[in-house]
Amino acid sequence: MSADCLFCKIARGEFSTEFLLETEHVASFRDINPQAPTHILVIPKKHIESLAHLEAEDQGLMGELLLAVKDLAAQEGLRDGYRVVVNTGRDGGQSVGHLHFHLLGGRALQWPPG
Ligand code: DGP
Repeated sequence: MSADCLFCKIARGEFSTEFLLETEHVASFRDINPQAPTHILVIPKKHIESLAHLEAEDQGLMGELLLAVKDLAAQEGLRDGYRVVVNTGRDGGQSVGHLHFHLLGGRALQWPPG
């Protein structure tokens, strides 16, 4: 946990954010600025700055996160598909320095992204 990290604070429940799914290691909640009818963020409770900061010991945690994404997509009824995005670093467009998966769905998404 990092004292002044926004997503660590959310994971600790400091803002009474509604969790769509929560386990010992994972939390998920709706994005404050949705880019699709379904736009959910899935985060590790452990503070990891970005995908580029993963350690070998995080292997199991990454599996948990992706399984949570899959369960949330089913929960949201995204039967026609969805997109999972992990913006990483400045060029990747990452604005919050705590690893998070975006789950986007509910409309046909364009490719390539900008
Ligand atoms: P990224 O740009 O990939 O780092 O995505 C960060 C996302 O986090 C962005 O889509 C907006 C979202 N976000 C930022 N602050 C908050 C917040 O306080 N609550 C929620 N629910 N989402 C937030």
